[in-house]
Amino acid sequence: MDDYGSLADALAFGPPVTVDGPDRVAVTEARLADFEITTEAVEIICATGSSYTADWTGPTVGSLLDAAGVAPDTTHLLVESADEYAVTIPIREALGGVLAFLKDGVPIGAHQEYTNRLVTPGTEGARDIKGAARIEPLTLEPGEDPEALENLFPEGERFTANRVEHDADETADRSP
Ligand SMILES: Nc1nc2c(c(=O)[nH]1)N[C@H]1C(S)=C(S)[C@@H](COP(=O)(O)O)O[C@H]1N2
Ligand SMILES: [Mo]
Repeated sequence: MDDYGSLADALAFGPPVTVDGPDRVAVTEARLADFEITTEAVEIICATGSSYTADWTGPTVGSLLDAAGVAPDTTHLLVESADEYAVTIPIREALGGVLAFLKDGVPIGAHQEYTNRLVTPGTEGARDIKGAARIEPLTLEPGEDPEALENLFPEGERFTANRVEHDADETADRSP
């Protein structure tokens, strides 16, 4: 991106996302230049069958992990949200992802109570987590189940669907 204007605003507005690692990173406006900023078209596909594609802009997951000095034997990322939703994403998939602060060029926080979204091409919508607060690299053994670390059904208010036609499904069955 040539113009970091609205991305810088969005970063400044949101609570920082922390990326754990030897050089723990807090994603803030001041650190914007340390990351590779990109825009990816990613489709959000819900288990209920509805889907849509948007352009998502923010630091690449790869540049965040590099800045945090994350170990090369990392197998998954555990990503936790402010609504206590939590997902694990295999590292190979996650590396194609973006910690987006803009959706179709507009700060996500302008229309939602959260300001970012970690979107990954090829991942089911349930793992395109809204309002990421912490990203923790994991090195799991072959027998360990990454899904056992997830929380797709937190108690209380969730950051559920943005779209009207989606909302009824999500509220009815709380489908991940
Ligand atoms: N933090 C958080 N992220 C979340 C959810 C949630 O409840 N909390 N729901 C997930 C599910 S099941 C889907 S299908 C998508 C819906 O995204 P949309 O509202 O953009 O359609 O967000 C995902 N990300
Ligand atoms: Mo979903």
